[in-house]
Amino acid sequence: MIAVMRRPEPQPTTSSRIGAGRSPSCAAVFSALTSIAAAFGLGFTTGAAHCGEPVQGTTKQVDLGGGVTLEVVYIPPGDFVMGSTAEERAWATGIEGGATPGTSRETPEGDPRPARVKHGFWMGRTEVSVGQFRRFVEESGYVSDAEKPGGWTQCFDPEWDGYHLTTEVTHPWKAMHGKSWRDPNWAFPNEDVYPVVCVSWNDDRAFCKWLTKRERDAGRLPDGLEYRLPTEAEWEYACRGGRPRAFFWWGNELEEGEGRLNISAIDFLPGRKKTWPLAKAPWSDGYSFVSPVDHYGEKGRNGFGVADMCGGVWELVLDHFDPQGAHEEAYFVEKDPRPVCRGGNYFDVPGNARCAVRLGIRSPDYSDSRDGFRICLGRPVPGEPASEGNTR
Ligand SMILES: [Ca+2]
Repeated sequence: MIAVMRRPEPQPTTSSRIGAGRSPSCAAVFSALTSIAAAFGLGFTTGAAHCGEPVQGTTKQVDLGGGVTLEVVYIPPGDFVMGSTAEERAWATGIEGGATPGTSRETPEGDPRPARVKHGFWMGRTEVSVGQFRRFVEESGYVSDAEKPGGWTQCFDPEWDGYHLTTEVTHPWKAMHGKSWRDPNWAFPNEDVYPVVCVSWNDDRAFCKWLTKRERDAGRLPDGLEYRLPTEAEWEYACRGGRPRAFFWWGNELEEGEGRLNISAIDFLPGRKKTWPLAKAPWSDGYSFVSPVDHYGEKGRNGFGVADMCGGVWELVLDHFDPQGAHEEAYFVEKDPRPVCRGGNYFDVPGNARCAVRLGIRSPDYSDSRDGFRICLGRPVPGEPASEGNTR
């Protein structure tokens, strides 16, 4: 962890220190909790400084069975600043940011405003991987939206020969039948270490529901918590990593992103001598498509210790898209819901890999080889729509 310079804060009075968690009795309670956690195989790797609450950065290995695990990291409640400044949006739509001037993509970010995540939660260290999703499917028999009769997913077209901006803009992604999370139409094997893609919002939530039931049945689910998608506010708070508001979690400088994230950089497409035409990151990140989750190690993890929040694959969150901006509390609509995705992807220009970027996807059953997800372990979210077979 990088030490952060703070302004001196007023010393609290003795009474306000009650519950601050340094008394012997609290330590004894924590010691007992740690023993209980160890007995249940929860695998805490650091201690807790506050009674009843893990310290920031505490990790837990969730056993998915079959030798597959999923790591979550504790993020305490806190305040942050949501949104982006006009200056930031101007950069994102400029040459360096790589967006097309005049587009409305940045409008839904909204101006900076204070927001609060009221309850701590455990965030997936990484995007859910192919291996983790495969484990879910093997145990549950789940059929993803793209694999259902008539289903399709959006994948890269290997015949694509570039944008022809003066005649016709032909997009490299096309709707395809017969493709899915098992085969996203890469020109290379879909390894277990890659983030899973071509999964819909429905599929992502089914994974969470399976994991919640699995952990509850095993007696390992902490009281009052469930596995689910993070809310949009939880995602942005987690993405910013406890730092002051900036373009990226490390600051405002794109150049400091080298070695930290996978975006559209100068990497050759598989089997071809060309790079993405919008390769605005002036370095090679090693991959023209997906990279293994947490590929960049410590340098790719933010102040909360979570990896690939910017870049990698877009991450679908729990909220439905509100074109007016993200909400502090989860936001849902009944008519034509469009789940929100955050964080940009391996194909995206730098302007799209900022902490504040948000898009609404087409529908809850839509999937794409640029979109994946990350889970969290947190309190149930009021108003969350029931999913198919969801008895909650
Ligand atoms: Ca990501």
